Amino acid sequence: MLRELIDALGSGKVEIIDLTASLSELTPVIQLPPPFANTRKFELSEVSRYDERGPAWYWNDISTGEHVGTHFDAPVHWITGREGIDVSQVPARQLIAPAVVIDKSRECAQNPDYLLEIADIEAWEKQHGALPKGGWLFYRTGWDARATDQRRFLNADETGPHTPGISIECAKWLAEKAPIIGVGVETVGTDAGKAHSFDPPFPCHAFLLGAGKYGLTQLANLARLPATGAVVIAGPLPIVHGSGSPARVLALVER
Ligand code: 23J
Ligand code: MN
Repeated sequence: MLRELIDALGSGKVEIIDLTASLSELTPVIQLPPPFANTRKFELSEVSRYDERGPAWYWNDISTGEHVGTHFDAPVHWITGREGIDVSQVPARQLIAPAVVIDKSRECAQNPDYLLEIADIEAWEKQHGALPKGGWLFYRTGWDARATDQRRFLNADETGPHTPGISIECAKWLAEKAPIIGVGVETVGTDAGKAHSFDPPFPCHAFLLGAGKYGLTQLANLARLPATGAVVIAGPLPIVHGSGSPARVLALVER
């Protein structure tokens, strides 16, 4: 079995697609409105660089929010999942899983507040089959094209941020009815920019994390994945008591 995977990797017939955004001080960070506290951006602080502080070595300290860049949301991130697991407790078995992609980039180009509905998923299932048991639903919105520019990525005006997301009913359905382990998105959070005003607020976080499921945020290169058939490795750091973590996310695709 694994022999076949080793052969396939060696044959060039398995493409490895990096779904991770680069991590720097320019990586966009979610901005919550007052009175809420905000998380910090990713930053490097130099310890030494082949100098008197360390003549033969270069290294940095890092400072970052858990929820910066391409990152993993653990159940305990949300109050509905407060009795759930932290990011260090996610079973390794779940860090390698199948993923499917639903593409709503055309709809989102027309309407930045587009919300994925149950009917969209039912239509997708008619064409591609059932959602994967123990796998990810990745939601393509085209938002990764904006990820190099925090202003365009957050897309806020005087009424708040306008980024695509998932409807309340659909989030509840994905949490309670779908066989998936979680949802992955290209935007700064799994919820829509407007989701602070939904009931419940941030329904994707509330329902999915409350159901012990996971989130993956700010994915890149979803356009390069097939609708079905990819295997995804999502590697958050095992931060003890962590609510989430920046993650390297890689997809294996047969060519
Ligand atoms: C805290 C509050 C609201 C949101 C978020 C975090 C995230 O999107 C996140 O990264 O989990 S919407
Ligand atoms: Mn998060």
